[in-house]
Amino acid sequence: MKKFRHRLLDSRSVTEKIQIFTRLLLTIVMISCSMLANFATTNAAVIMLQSQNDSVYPVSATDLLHGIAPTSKSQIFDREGLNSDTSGISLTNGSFGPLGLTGVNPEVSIINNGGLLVYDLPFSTDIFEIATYTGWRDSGRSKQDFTVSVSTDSGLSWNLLYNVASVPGGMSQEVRLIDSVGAPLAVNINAIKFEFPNTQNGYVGYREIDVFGSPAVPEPSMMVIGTLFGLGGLMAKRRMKK
Ligand SMILES: [Ca+2]
Ligand SMILES: [Ca+2]
Repeated sequence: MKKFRHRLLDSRSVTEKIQIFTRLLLTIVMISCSMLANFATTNAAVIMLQSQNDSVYPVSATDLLHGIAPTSKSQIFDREGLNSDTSGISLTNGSFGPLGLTGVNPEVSIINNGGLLVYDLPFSTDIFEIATYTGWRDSGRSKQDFTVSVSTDSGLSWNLLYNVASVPGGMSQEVRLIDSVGAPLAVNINAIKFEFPNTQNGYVGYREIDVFGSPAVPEPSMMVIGTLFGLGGLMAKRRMKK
């Protein structure tokens, strides 16, 4: 089959070869446009799922942020002499910690109004889910309110992904962000930012931030460019052989 194709191409004039090549390029561009259109419409809607409880939530110790400290943070400090975690590392340690509050609370990060957390991801990632958890002694500081933004250029620019405004509930709360059709929430992401401009009653006890995803796959446009380069190289090689 390969030899037949080569003979077919060899038997044609340069003009015919150019016409064949042009038709091939047009076909590839049309297919890529179709793929891009599908790509653009797949992650149409971010859905927020939430639940309130008076219990410990299971959190992930294998998500993308596990063990990662924030590259930037602000307004995370102790309140009420609770001896909470002020480094932010408790948010990515794979543990919810005990229900409620005790004399010492290293599993609680108290995020105050104007709070900020920025994380660099270990590799360019297609993000499929973000889950966040709070826990307090009552329902007075467990309500989750924040914005999450994502970046493809290590934080030089940001795109708002979702504005979380949950409802108040029990001592603990879970918020999950997923896509309505199971597509990635965002692709090719290498940094993620959480901002807390207005928290419930001024500060809230956060327990964990889980981000789930997989290494980014090349976008269709990049695949097309790669294919065009490949075809161009092939044609050039064939001309040189003549
Ligand atoms: Ca985690
Ligand atoms: Ca934790």
